[in-house]
This record gives sequence, C-alpha cells and structure tokens, in this order.
Amino acid sequence: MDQNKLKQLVGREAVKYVEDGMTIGLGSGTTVKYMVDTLGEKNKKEHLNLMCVTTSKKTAKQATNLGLTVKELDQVDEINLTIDGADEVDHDFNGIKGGGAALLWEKIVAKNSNRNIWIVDENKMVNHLGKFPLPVEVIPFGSKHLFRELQKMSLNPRFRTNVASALVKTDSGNYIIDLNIGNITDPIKLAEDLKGLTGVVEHGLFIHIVDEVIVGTNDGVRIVN
Ligand code: ABF
Repeated sequence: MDQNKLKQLVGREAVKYVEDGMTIGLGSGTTVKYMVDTLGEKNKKEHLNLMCVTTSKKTAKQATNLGLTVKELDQVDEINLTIDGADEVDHDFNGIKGGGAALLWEKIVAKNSNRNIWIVDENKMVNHLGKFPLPVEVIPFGSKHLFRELQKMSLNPRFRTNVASALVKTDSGNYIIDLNIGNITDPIKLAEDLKGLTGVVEHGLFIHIVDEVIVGTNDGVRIVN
C-alpha cells in the first residue's frame, strides 16, 4: 500500500475512538487531514455533539469547513482525546513532532488532553530518534545568536525556510530551527538542554506524552500501547 493509503487507513481507525459528546483535540499534518475528513463525514451522518480544539489554523479551517464545531483551547474545560500525527516514534513511545511547524500548539493541546493517540504510517516507527530533523520553535528576537549557540552545541541547526527561501513563521509568529542530529542518544537530556536555552519556546521532542499509537502497515492496522 502506498503511504497515502496507510495514512487514510489509520485516519479512519482513529475516528472509531471518537464518541458522542467528546471534546476532541485535532492535530496537524497530512495523516490527520485524512482523519478530520473521516470525522467530518461521521459527524454529518451521526450528528455527534462534538467540540474540537485544533493545533493549527490549517486544521481549524478544515474542521470548520466540514461543519465541525471548533473552540479555542481556553473555551473548553478539558480535552477527552487528542488525535495527532508524528514524524518519528521510538520504542519508548517518545516522538519527534513539528515537521508541519505546529509543534508548540500540538504540545500545549496534548498536555491538556486526558488521552493522546498518534496516527502514523509504519515508516515513522524507528529504533532511535533523530534521523528526522528535530524542530525547535524560537522567538525571532535574537534568533541568529541562538542559532550560533546551537552550532556550538554541535546540533547542526538550519532555519526552516519555504519554497521562496523565506523564513517559515509558525501560527504564533515564531521561527523554526531544525536540528540535524542523526541519532539522539538521550532524548530526555536533550529536551532539558534545549528548554534551558533563552529564546527557545518549545522543541519537537514529545517525551512520555502519547498513550497509544495506531500504525498503518501493509498488513493492516497495528495498535501499539
Ligand atoms: C503533525 O503531524 C506534526 O507534528 C508532524 O510533523 C506531522 C506528521 O505529518 P504527516 O502526517 O503529514 O506525515 O502532528
């Protein structure tokens, strides 16, 4: 099955976890896009009483266009379940997220959710994190100095730019610096080191956050928890 088929498979499977009356966190990325499309269809058929909190403006637009009720995070008391994608997931259930530059809102929503499920195709499951560049969200003010500090830490940083070579801005107006590390031997220590740097808003290491991973494989769906 090609990667899009695997993404559709896990997107559909995740929607089975959504129950009437829930407040749902909707992640970002192409896998989640399939999930939100399926959720919109389910909602149209079953007229579910759902409230949705999104992790990006893009997901909010998609959900609204499908007739789903979207609320700001501070307008809801709790999030029952958040379904999101990921870029890499290791055997300790730690992950790298932020390939879509939404990691800050994704981590805030995840931390405010009673349960977190990631939906990934099997290529995302890895032995060690780090082959995927680790995104770090930074405040624009002084970011070039911060960049040089990351260079001194041998983290091989690169500012994320778009096709026009302009610096990518997140929904919060910050920049993303991607760290091309290759193999992250101690994700917990790296997470602490990065959060200790002035100017770093958040990083894409999601440590001990996810509860269950729905993996799309050529043999079907595999649930890892
Ligand atoms: C999002 O899902 C991001 O954190 C992550 O980068 C992305 C994975 O994207 P895709 O599903 O398009 O592979 O949550």
